[in-house]
Amino acid sequence: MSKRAAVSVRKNRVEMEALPHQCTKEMCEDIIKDTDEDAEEEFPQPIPWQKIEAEGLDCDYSLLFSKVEADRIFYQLEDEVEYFTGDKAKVQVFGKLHSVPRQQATYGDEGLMYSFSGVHLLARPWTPTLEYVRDAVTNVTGQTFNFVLINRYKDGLDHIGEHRDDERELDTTCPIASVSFGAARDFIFRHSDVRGGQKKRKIKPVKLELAHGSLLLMNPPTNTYWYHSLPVRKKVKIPRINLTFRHIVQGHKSTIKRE
Ligand SMILES: O=C(O)CCC(=O)C(=O)O
Repeated sequence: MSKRAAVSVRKNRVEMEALPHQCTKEMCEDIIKDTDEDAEEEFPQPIPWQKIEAEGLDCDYSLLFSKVEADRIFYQLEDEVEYFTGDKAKVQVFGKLHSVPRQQATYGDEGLMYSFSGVHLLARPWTPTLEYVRDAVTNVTGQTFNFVLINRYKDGLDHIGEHRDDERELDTTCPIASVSFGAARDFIFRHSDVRGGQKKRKIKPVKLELAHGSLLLMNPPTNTYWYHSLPVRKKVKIPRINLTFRHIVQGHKSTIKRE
């Protein structure tokens, strides 16, 4: 993987200031003004990656955006992203529709469809901010992406249950690039062999905290062996937006646009 970097990152882990649930441009500009005194530091190229490895798990983690830039992207996403409503905001479990405990949206190249848990989500056209983040990820990884799934968590009660990103339309040779903005949240990997009644082996979970402006690359074969989740964290009172950039295989039958 080529790790060319064209972006600046701050040296220390960045924490987001308290943002209200809906951060308008003006509110976020005020927050940004307050943080202007924090001089941005440039890392020597390439950006520093942290390798996270376990049996069958291969991830790279880095701070991709400075706090100032991550704040700006956060409020632009708040302005631009349209989340699904109605049945598109639900998943099917044992044939019944359930609301998801977060908001979701999908963007990408024309006609791409992503299907999971009984829902079929058609990609909306890329917005300027999503293209900007996608290109920043491509710049530091050398990987190209044609689709992004967006999850918005209004606070620590919103969450995502344990799952693998193993849908058939995903290109399994391409890493999934997860970029986070807003509240820092715990992210937990669990090996498939320790799940369920059988608990075949003892393998420790891998726990990370995904910071504001961070990039987590989940490289193959991570998604074959490890499930991941973003658990409830009641103390978290501010929102978070997560973008998972993916590569969908064009022409796969589930990517065909359906009415
Ligand atoms: O919000 C996150 O960090 C996790 C999102 C996720 O698990 C997914 O998009 O599959």
